[in-house]
Amino acid sequence: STPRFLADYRPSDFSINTVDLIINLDDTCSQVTNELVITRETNTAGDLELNGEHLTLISVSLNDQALSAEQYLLSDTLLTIPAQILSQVENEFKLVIVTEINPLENTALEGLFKSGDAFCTQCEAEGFRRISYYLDRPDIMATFTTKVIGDKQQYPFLLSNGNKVAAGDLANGKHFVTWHDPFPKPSYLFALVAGDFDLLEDKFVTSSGREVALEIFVDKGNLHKAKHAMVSLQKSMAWDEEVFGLEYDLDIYMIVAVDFFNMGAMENKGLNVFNSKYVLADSKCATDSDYFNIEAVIAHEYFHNWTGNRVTCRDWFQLSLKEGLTVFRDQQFSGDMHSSAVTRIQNVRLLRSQQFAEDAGPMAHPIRPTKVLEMNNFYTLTVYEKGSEVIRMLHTLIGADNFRKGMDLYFQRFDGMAVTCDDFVNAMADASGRDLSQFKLWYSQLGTPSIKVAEHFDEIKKQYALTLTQTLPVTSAQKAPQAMHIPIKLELLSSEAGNTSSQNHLIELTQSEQTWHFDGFTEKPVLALLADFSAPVKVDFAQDEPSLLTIVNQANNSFCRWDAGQQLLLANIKALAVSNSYQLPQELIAMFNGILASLDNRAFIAEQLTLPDFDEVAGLMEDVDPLALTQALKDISQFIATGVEQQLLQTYDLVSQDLLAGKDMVANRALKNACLSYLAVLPAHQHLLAKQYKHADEQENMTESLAALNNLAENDLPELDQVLSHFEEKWQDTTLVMDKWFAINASVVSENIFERLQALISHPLFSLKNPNRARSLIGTFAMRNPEYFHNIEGKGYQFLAEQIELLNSINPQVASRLITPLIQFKRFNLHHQGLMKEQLIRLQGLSNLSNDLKEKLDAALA
Ligand code: BAL
Ligand code: ZN
Repeated sequence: STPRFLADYRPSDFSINTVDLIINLDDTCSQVTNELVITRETNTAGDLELNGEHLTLISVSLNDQALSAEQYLLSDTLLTIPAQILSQVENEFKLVIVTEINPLENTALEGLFKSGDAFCTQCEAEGFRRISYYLDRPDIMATFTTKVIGDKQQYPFLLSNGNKVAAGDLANGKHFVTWHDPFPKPSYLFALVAGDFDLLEDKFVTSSGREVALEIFVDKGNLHKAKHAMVSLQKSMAWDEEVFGLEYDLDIYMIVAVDFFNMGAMENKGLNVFNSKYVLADSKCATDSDYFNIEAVIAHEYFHNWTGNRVTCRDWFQLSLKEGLTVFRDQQFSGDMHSSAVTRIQNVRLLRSQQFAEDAGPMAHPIRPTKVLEMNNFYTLTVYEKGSEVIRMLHTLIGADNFRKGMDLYFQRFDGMAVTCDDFVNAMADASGRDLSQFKLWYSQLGTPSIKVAEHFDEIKKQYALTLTQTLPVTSAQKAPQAMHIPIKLELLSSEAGNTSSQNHLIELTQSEQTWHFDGFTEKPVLALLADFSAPVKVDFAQDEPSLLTIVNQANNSFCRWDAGQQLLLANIKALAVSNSYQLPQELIAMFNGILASLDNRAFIAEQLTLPDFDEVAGLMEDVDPLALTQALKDISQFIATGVEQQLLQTYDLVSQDLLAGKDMVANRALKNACLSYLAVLPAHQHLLAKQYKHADEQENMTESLAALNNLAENDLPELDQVLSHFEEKWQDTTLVMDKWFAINASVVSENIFERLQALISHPLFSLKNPNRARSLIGTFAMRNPEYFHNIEGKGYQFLAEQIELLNSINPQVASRLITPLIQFKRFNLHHQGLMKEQLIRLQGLSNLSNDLKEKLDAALA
């Protein structure tokens, strides 16, 4: 197939008014009867081209007249009803299409498939065409009625979107349920689930007093693990009413948790389908971050009901319209539910470590891409996370009140419609009275802007001058980037007679280079740039150590305090990675001493103690020697651990006491485990790991167990295999916990990792057909074990490529996600580049290469 371009968008000549589906479920031969009422929108309409893939066509009829095979055209991807045939009917006509599909052999998990014993669907982006022939594009919005038929005993629950309108028994032990969704929707929001589940029921009364039934369906025996998800859903519903005035619209909201799922979750109207990883939790088997993530994903999918479902995307190039905005909303929600400072830090870590790498790699694209071969490749950190940063910048520029007015105007204008990113920004511009035309460049330009800082203090005028220069990468797709509109929040710190004072400013960088003057200082202030990380940019500023330490100790903005510490660490890790004779400065130890001296905000301190990861540092360097970098990360850990050994030990003991007393559990565990990761590199304290594991195992606390295990694996300590066996035996029947077990195994930093990986691939519980399992083992190795992924002989690359080759035939979407670290080869030195390219070239030559992989391989090897 060939790529599609944003510039080629045309509205369809046809619209679909209603869809009446009858789906008769069967493992290998499900039959779909699809009755469409279609309107021809123009007299000059051409052929009606309906998308369809992996379908067996049984019959087509037009206004109840069967069409013969000569009256339509059929290809692997299209069913075409020629204009000449349609010229014989009125502008509104009825088409009935009967197809058969094989859910059991659908290992790509798009369309209708089996997840364990249950049937389920995934239609975003273009999966509905694997269920029936259709105008499978988001600007075609229709009213769906769905009758689901299945075996009553095997599938007591037959679910689809909207409200249940009929149900009954049928012959041969079958039954049916009919669902009607009153809200017109694009096909990507269609869903069907059939299975035998435990059902957790609750309710929510909306602000206008309507009662909504909340139902969460989980595998039998897991009912108690759905409680956290239910509470999270109720909190999300209340938050969206309070912050955005948005109320839920149907009488029922259903969530189904399944084990086989490509994505985290899916916001189908009234019937969310979730990866069980983002629903199931109890304190025995889930970590604190699992709890956090479940709440965030439940919120994200719920928030889509307005930002995505009520107002949807005109075309898939506009994906960030709903995803960037909905990520922004879920991040704000998480910040409100927990610490906004820590939430912000974690979002920025992900952005800097992973999204910046994507923006600098061969698949770099603007948040609104212009060219797509496989849409599934564009559910990216750029569209989601950078997309959210773009919304956040709007929020910063126009302020929270105007942002809310803009949201209100957006819904007033576009409810029930399929619209563009420009439509959204225009609503914000009109509501705030601001000119956002230059701001729109964030949607069309790719790459991470770099901001160079120059400062000058005029001793006579007592005036501080700040000059910022912005640059964007020049690529073959972006030859002459234009200056962007960048909101920069900053703090200027000064101390006089021992008293610190600070000025806060929001400045708007709109030109390539701009200078601002600030008065009111007696001496040169210290600049803390990018308060709250006000823009997704890299800062090119070699700020000296004393200034960074001043910010760590004195800035009001907590993000700046954290970031200055990270900048100091980054500079030192880079220096070590380039020269192994580099001497780390004692000031680092002083900084850590300072951080550990007060234990006020423990979750924040845990973030301050945590080093930047391999990818974040690599993104700031050129011709990276990956093995020198992993060594540098080990060396700095060792240096810090040795330098503040006693303080770490005291803190570890103190928070352990507080945990026993039941105080502030999540924050104390975060700090305890941050300390543990340093103590774990000191032989004198390594006994703490097995001890913590044993204690946590008795207390049945997964956060503490897993931290101990991770550190045993990272330091390849003698107790590791015994503890891993114990863990395996205990959890062998708990799927999500076994995913953690596979992940820890894949992260073992040891020479024998390749034998270990081979053994794991043959483990009875391993299967490439289960995306969570594949990601746990292969993804963790490739993304979280840089020392052995970048093995000097290329064994790590070879292992990954072999698994990707297998996955290419099983599940192209998962294969395509996992190839990320290989296509980013240009950041490394020539030796590693050569070995990585060798594997990519081999994969490119596969005879049955999926579009998903082809698009990435062609871009990487271009
Ligand atoms: N729409 C795909 C899953 C999500 O972003 O919620
Ligand atoms: Zn989403």
